[in-house]
Amino acid sequence: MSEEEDIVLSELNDDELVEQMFDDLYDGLKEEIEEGVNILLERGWTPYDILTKALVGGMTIVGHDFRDGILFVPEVLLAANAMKGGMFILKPLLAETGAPRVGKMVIGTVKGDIHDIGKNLVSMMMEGAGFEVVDIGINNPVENYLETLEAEKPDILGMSALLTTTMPYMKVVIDTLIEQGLREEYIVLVGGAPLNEEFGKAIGADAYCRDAAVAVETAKDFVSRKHNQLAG
Ligand code: B1M
Repeated sequence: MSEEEDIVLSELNDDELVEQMFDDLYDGLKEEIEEGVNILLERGWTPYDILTKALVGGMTIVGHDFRDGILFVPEVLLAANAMKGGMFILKPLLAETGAPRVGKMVIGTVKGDIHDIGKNLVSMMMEGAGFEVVDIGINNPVENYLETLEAEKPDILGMSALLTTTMPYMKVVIDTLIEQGLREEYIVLVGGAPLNEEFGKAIGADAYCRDAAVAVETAKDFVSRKHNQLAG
């Protein structure tokens, strides 16, 4: 135990530090994660690499042990909180690219689902790529999506679901858009760990996005096609 306390993060090399951050994320140690993020930034790591290699990498390990019944909800909540501490530092840096506004997206996690880390990451990366993002949070019934679409008039609707029990709700939202004659107004992108391309097609989304980087590329692609269509 005392050995653990003696670890000085700044004395570790990059690989050791990332390993230690995996352990700290696993143990829900928010301050240590924040310190690790700051050290990697000082060492010239890009915010994107810190996010994907240190934070998402650590959360993947947490996910495996959660699945296997080694970790439980309280521990995973602490890990999520530590991850958010790191993401909070990176957020302004990812958004700092000064890219011109390329489009607007409304995004939210669907009804019955409170997972928000992946959605937040997508929002951060989209903002970093020059999109304006309106994040409506978690546990959203169809009415929330409709109201925000009406008020914000975005190019894109993004939906996130992390549970096999909540992902069908994305179809409820898309079907409601169809019923109201609104489906063609928006590019609908969906994502979340249990989804796949086939599911995205089956529910009538424009595309399934495997991760935040794919979400950015897909969004750019669809928005530029939409603008070209409007121009032509
Ligand atoms: Co939950 N949980 N969880 N959980 N949780 C999973 C999803 C699970 C796979 C764990 C497991 O068993 N291995 C499992 C789901 C099983 C299933 O349905 N197939 C599960 C379960 C069962 C549950 C509960 C039911 C547990 C319980 O209570 N018994 C419960 C449900 C609560 C609810 O929502 N109603 C629950 C609760 C929780 C916590 C609250 C403790 C916590 C969430 C904290 C928070 O989000 N603030 C939590 C966590 C942290 C997880 C795991 C461990 C990690 C999720 C995460 O943040 N990943 C997760 C295991 C896993 O996914 N491996 C698990 C990191 C994140 C960066 O990745 O979210 O996949 P991800 O996002 C990616 C892509 O998917 C994509 O881009 C993101 C970035 O690259 N993406 C999008 C996501 N959304 C997108 C939207 C887009 C585009 C791309 O729109 C354009």
